[in-house]
Amino acid sequence: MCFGLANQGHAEDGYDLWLRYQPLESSAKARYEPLVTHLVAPNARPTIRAATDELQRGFKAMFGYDLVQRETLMGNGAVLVTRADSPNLKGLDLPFAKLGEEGYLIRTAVIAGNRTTIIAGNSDVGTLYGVFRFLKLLQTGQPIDNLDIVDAPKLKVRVLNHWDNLDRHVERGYAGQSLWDWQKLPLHKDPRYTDYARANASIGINGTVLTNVNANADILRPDYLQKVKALAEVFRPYGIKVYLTARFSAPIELGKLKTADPLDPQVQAWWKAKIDEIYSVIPDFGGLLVKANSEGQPGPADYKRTHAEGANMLADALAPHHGILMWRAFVYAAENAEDRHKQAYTEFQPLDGKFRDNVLVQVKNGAIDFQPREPFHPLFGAMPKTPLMMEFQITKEYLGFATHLAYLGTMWEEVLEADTFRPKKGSTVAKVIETPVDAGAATGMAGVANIGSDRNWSGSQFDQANWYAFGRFAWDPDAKAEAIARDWAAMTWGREAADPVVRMMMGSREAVVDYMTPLGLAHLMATGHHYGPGPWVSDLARPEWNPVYYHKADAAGIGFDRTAKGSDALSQYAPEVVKAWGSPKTIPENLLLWFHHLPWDYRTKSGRTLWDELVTRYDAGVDVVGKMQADWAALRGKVDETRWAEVRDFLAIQHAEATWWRDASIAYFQSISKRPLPAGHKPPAHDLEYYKAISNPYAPGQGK
Ligand code: BDP
Repeated sequence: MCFGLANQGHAEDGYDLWLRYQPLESSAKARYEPLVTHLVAPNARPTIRAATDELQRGFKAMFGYDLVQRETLMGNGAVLVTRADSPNLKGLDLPFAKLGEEGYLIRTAVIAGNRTTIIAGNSDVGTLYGVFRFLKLLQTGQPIDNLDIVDAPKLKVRVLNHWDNLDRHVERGYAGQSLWDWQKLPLHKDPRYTDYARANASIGINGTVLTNVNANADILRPDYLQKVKALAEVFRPYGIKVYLTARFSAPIELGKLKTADPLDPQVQAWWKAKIDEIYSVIPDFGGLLVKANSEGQPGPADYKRTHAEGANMLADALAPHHGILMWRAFVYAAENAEDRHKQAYTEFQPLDGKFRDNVLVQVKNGAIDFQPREPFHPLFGAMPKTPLMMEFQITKEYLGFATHLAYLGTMWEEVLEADTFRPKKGSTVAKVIETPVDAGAATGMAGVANIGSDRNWSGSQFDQANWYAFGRFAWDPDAKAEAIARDWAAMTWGREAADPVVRMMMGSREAVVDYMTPLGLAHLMATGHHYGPGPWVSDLARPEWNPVYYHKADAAGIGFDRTAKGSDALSQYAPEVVKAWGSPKTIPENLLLWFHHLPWDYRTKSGRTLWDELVTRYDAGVDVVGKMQADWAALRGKVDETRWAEVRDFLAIQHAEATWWRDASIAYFQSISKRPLPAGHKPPAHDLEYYKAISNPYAPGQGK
């Protein structure tokens, strides 16, 4: 195999994502050729067309010539791209009953004497997913001579949440502007929208919320709905529905009503008419997502109504159209002195069973806010009568923006595997979100997108892996981060580079935890933009906006006591979890300071004092980045130069910023602990005042 020569025509820049379809080695080509001699796709419905176009595109790039398409099976080697109801499949007794609406099977079979590869679902979109899976087999060099694959998604709603504003600013976006060029829509549909849809379909994503949760009511205006319609038309063949965010006060802003009270008949009528209007423009519209009474957003509490009353009003208007309402549980009230960890649970748990069937309460993976590590959110398992969906953040607001290499698959796996013990041992977070609360109830997962107008889509080559991994976990919350990384690495960097790339990825998120917030610390980022360290910040209006609120370091020790002696947030978990996490001796050390305030001289599992352990972790994090740099240097010439150089540069940025985090954090905490650095650990390059004086007012992605 010739490294670096595979890409023909254009220099690689990451635009092709994991759908690069590199020319096959001659041995693989020879192996596959007799098994892929022609394509039979009996009809030209748009989704089948999208599937066969993709197959043709991939085949041509990998084999170097067009795959012949025929009307009927003609000898061995047909790839039959079809649906369960195809006459070709009669009498074959295939397991379509297991596939649900969106699953697929890929099966090697003999049909009328012809050895055939069948790719089929119960629906066209199932078939499309099957084609992408087949292409992945070819891309990753798997055997295809005796296939028997059956796969179906475990969750129904698998959506990206774009935090995109109408002026194309992306909140917490580090990949350029919003993809949605509202000003040119609907008459100009950028071809990129189709590539976006292809990429999403390739990993099973079936919905996209186009607009920011900090919502602007204007998206619901008739002229904007025409633009949304244009996007929906591009996405439809790929099985992707569009959703929008609804600003709760839209009846006032757009409808000129005096109130947005969800129990007011005029308000209800306004929303019903608005939602009917949306469906008249986009008949398969997915539904709405709402952030209410959180961080200044309007909501039902403005009228002394509950979240359930607010959500149900919209859900009732969506129900006749089979629309879904996603209602976020990310709330912490303005005047509430309660530990922020506790607030969402306090507000939502008593509402269990009060939401309509077509509501999905969208819960972040942890109780605070997408930190590098958080314990799983206590609401998972605690609302058995309410459909809960997972919200992950794909964009790396708190994990180094686009330039830090941090594979989030390991973080998501950790959360999904966590045992809630509700109702019983083994009830992992994955099980909780996969199990419909009653037959037919919605299930889902949302990921805050990291996609923008940058050529490489995600702001960095490696952040594409997080988009990819999100899709795979949304399809199967029990998936394994390493297997996902392996698929991505093989397709994105080539099979020969996959091993070192996977090694880098698998340790990368833990490194970020270590150099930013080790041992269960959290939310120590600088104010507003969250770029760089700010553990000293203590002057912001609300206590929980200040990093000092989260680490509570003082002369005696460090950490947030959330046990019964402290805020008692721990009591929101099942008794088994309370027991395990209630003692510093039995809690996993990586959550230690999340739940416990401990003396600086506390002995950690390594035998070191807490202070020494903290310093050791900061250095360990920086060291891992150094190792990633060395691993990457060794890949020079084995991957294309342009992407290689970009990653090299970004790793250098990461190393500098990891060192900044380490130095600033140690300088600050040492000013409190008043302890010497353990032997072998060098002092920060500058004094604390130097780090405090660093200011980055123009850091990207800020909320506005
Ligand atoms: C925080 C972000 C903020 C979002 C908020 C949310 O800093 O920009 O609006 O989450 O999820 O992490 O609503």
